[in-house]
This record gives sequence, C-alpha cells and structure tokens, in this order.
Amino acid sequence: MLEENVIKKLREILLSPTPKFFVVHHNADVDALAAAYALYKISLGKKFIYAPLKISRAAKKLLEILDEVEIVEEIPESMWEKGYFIILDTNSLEQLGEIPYDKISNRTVVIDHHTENTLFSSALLYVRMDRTSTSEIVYEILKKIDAKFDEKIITALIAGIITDTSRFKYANNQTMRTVCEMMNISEINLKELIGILEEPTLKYDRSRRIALLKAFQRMTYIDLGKAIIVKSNVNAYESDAAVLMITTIADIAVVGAQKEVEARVSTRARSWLVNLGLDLSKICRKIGKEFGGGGGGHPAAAGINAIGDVNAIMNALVSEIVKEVRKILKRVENE
Ligand SMILES: [Mn+2]
Repeated sequence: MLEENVIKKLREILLSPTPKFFVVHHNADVDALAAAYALYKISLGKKFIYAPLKISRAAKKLLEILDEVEIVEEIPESMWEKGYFIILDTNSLEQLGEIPYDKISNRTVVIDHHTENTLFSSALLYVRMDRTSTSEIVYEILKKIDAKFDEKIITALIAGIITDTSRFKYANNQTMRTVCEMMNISEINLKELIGILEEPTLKYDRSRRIALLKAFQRMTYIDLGKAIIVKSNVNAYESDAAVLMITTIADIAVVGAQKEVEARVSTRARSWLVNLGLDLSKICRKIGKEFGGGGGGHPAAAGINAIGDVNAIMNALVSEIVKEVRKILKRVENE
C-alpha cells in the first residue's frame, strides 16, 4: 500500500531541486526504463536516467518513440555525495554492478514489484507492491502525487506492462483495470505499440538467429515424465533462447552465457508449474548466492549473475530445479 507519509516524502523528493538519478538494472528492460522515464518526466531539478550496465534493445526501441531524456552510464565522483537515487525494478545490488551503495543508501528510494528485494532494508524509502510490473506502481505513485500525465508517459508505462506480462499473458484483473484507466487518460494504439516493442524479435536479426540455432543445437534435456527440463549454452540472447524453448518444447529452460569471467544464466518455466508452486526466483537466488553472485526475478522468469564457470552454475541450478519439480510432481500425484 502507498501510505500517505510515503507519498508525501516521494513528492518532496521528486519536486526538490536536488539532482536525481533514476537508476535501472543491468541490461534494463522496458519496464525498468518506462518506470524511470515516467518519474524522470514529472520530476524537477537536474535529473538523469542512470543505466550503469546498459539498457536492452527493446528498451532502446521504446526510447525512440518517447521524448528525449538524458541517460548516463557513469556518474562523476562528486555526484555520489549529493542527489537522490531512485532505483527501479531492481531487486539486488548485483544488478547494478559496482555502485557505492553504502554511501548513497540514505538518499535512495527503491521502487519494485519483485517478491524479495535485498536493497530496501537500508534505503531511505522503500515502495514494494504486488503488481505485475514496476510501471503499474509508478502509475499509482504519479496519480497519488497529482502528476500531470502526457501521452508519452502513458505510452511508456503501458509498454512496461505489456512486456513484463508477456503481452498480457501474465496479467491479472488488476493489471487490466490499470491499463483501462490509463487508456481513458490517453488513447493508445495497443496493436501499434506491441508492434513497435516486438519488432526487433520479429525481424530476427542474424546474430540473434545464429545464437538461437546454437542454443537448440547444444540443448540437452531431462525427462521427468510430466515435465521436460532443457539446458543449453549461448554467447548472448540467453533469455530469448529460454523463452523460445518453453514456448516450443520445454516446461523449464535453463540457458547460460559465459561473458569472460562473468556468468549469466536465464531460466523460464511454463505457468502450469508455477501454478503448482514452482518459484524459479527463489531457486536462482539460492544458487546465485552459493556461487558468490546474485539471483532472482519472478517465479516463472528468473536469472543468475555471478563470476565463475557458467556450466558449474547451470549444473547446480538444474539439479536444484529437478529436485523441486520432482517434489511438485510427487505431491500432485498423491493428491
Ligand atoms: Mn519488472
């Protein structure tokens, strides 16, 4: 819930002349960027969108149809000492690379929809709501502080919802009510917006297609009877590969990418398993921690970032997933 004192403080921060950094996570997705964009637009004073570990292709695509914003990938030393840091859609420090969080935590606002967030305990303000996207939370905040919406802000926030719910597949009634409310403020052509957001995936540029082909070539699988778990390696596009695998042949996909010393693993699960209690974010958090990195996300879509051998991480992750799925299947059988 958005309590009155939280709203009051948020309004004060957003409208203060103090510099503000709207911080988005590693390879920022559309939801993170949309949330940052909306808050950036309505706030006063010097402001930046801070993307320490770059933004995703889809988010870049969205930026093309919004008003210009100032995005920085680095912050000058002196700026860490002042200013507010509004961290969006980010549930752990690892997702931000190396930022001096101890120094800024008392000027940090965390706004997120992930079930667990390891950042908030030391933050100045923490807003976590059970929504399908951070964009929806930002919409609630903007309403409460009587911000002025324009078409671009609504476009961005709806784009955040579309992508985080996988084109409304994971939307709930509240999501749809929020979208309707937004559409009453500003008529958005949903079909056109979805077209723009999904264009890069539909066009299948060559490097992505090759990565996906390799992902399928290198795929191994574990057949648990009712559920099939697949595992593979790529150099990039690991989350795209995992999504493609669960939409075509697998119930759970685990795809890893080794980036020099950094290892990234992306996992996806079909919703029937999630409905039975599978939570990939919990498993990723556990295994990520075991390998000295971070992990998390959502029950059906989660990942790990760590330093080390991606295969070792994937093996540990897969065996943990197999254990969990076996438990679930056994329970269902006995019911
Ligand atoms: Mn999100």
